[in-house]
Amino acid sequence: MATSVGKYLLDRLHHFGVNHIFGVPGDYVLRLDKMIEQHQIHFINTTRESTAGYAADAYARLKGLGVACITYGVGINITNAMAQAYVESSPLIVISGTAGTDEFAKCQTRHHLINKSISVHCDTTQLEIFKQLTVDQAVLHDPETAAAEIDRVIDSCLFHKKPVYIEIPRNIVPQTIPSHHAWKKKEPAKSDQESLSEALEETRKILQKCKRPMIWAGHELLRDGLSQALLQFAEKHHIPVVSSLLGKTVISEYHPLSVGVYQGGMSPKEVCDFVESCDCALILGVVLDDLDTGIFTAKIDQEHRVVATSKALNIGHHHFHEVLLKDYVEGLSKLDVKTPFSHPFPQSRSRIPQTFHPVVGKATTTKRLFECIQKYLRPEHLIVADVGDCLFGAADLVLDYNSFLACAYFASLGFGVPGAIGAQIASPDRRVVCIVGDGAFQMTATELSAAVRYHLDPIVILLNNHGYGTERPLLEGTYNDIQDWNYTELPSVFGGGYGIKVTTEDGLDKALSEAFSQRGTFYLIEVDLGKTDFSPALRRLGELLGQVVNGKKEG
Ligand SMILES: Cc1ncc(C[n+]2csc(CCOP(=O)(O)OP(=O)(O)O)c2C)c(N)n1
Ligand SMILES: [Mg+2]
Repeated sequence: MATSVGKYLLDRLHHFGVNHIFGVPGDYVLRLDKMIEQHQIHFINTTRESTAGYAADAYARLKGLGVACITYGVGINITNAMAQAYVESSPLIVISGTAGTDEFAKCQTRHHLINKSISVHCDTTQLEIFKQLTVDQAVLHDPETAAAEIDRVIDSCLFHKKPVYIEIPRNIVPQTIPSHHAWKKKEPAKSDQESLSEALEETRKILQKCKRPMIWAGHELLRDGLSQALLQFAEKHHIPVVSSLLGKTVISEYHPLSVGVYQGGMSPKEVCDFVESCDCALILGVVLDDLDTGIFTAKIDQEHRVVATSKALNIGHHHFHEVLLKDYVEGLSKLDVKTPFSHPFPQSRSRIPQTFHPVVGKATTTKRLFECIQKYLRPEHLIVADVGDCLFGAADLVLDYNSFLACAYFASLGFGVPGAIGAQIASPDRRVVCIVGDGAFQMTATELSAAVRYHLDPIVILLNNHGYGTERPLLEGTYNDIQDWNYTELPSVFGGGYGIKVTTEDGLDKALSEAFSQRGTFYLIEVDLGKTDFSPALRRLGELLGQVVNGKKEG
């Protein structure tokens, strides 16, 4: 059956599990938006393009593919979300409409076009910018080749788990693609079998020699769906697992082998002591960035060290070529090492605080806030944390498998609220709990409007410490103060939801109890905190980063 370029694109996306596309319309993309309206895929309006990108990123992390759709030029504020998805490996597709190739041939001077660089078909400036933030791109200026281009770009996105870009001139959207194009399932990439066997054998020998191994697992295992293989390997040999912050909940933190999040000197002392006492580290799918290594304070024995990522596999001083992370981890799950290990380690579940009993009338603190949140968490809850003390506090929560989303590496403020929207749309059976600071909230709070419009019920816990708290211990100044809003008035602005302001422990407990027991509407709970009330983890980070900011230490 003949199909159009636009319809072919939507059908392929739907085939890969995309049921929602997030975006903002504009004249260059309206024809495609109309097609989405007539398709099984739902269009979710956001208040700007960067939040469409954040929502689609959260959706992608949970469903394996997320899509944002923008109009040309003015939608370019989506770059922040694309950069985040790029560095944190989220399979995000950005689609942009643009001026028709016929229009462009007549006159290039048109609204929204930038024309810093051009081809005969279109303005290529946006393509050039987005090339820096994507692993593959296609401009669909020819219906003859459009279907093959769409197939290639979607495959790249799924393989690399990183953003790709598709641009459609508006006159091409309804044009018919040739009937001879047939979509073919792509052959999955394969590892070099000899390299893979050697790598596994070398790993086996290392494990055979050591007494106290540990696994440091990261977000790439989540993206590749390798949690089960990881667990099989860890359980078979009784090897404890720490995760990176970005990979938090790669296995359930209630699992007896889970030690919790390790971030060098920023981790709880018992986690740090355990990791640094190990004689072998299997570092799987972790990006060893400054935050995940606690400003490079992580101390891992070099000799007995495996570092496997989507880019490379290094075992000790050996580098193995053409071994895919997926094949290596699946190989580990079948590995036979003679002795199960029996070294002691601290379990993350042992750090669940005693049930929170509020002290009536006592002012809330960040530490007590997280103890109170923990009391209400159940496996169906999904935490979406923004950047700031909300992230450091959330790192210490004990959570179930795949229950945590945060931009813990790119660390761009504003992911929280739109991320919560995307997460709940991707996982309608789960209740989303968004934890966000006042500074980050002010950046993207408008997305609460989507919660009302699409009948979503996230619980938004707003840590109001009256400014950019994370920056205060680094270098204090008036630039760290922000305008205090009447946050709890916002539900009346958006036309739905409840706002509650809490100042005391008993007020906090009552508000969370109500929010967690009521479904069907969003809750915005503003927790009034002291200006310099930091979590213990933020204090430790502040000390480390402050030395860098003030030039006393290299970053
Ligand atoms: C988009 C963006 N701009 C600036 C920063 C730098 N920054 C890091 S933390 C922070 C303060 C965040 O304030 P808030 O959201 O209130 O959280 P708090 O630190 O107070 O817990 C800032 C401005 C950033 N990470 N992202
Ligand atoms: Mg703040």
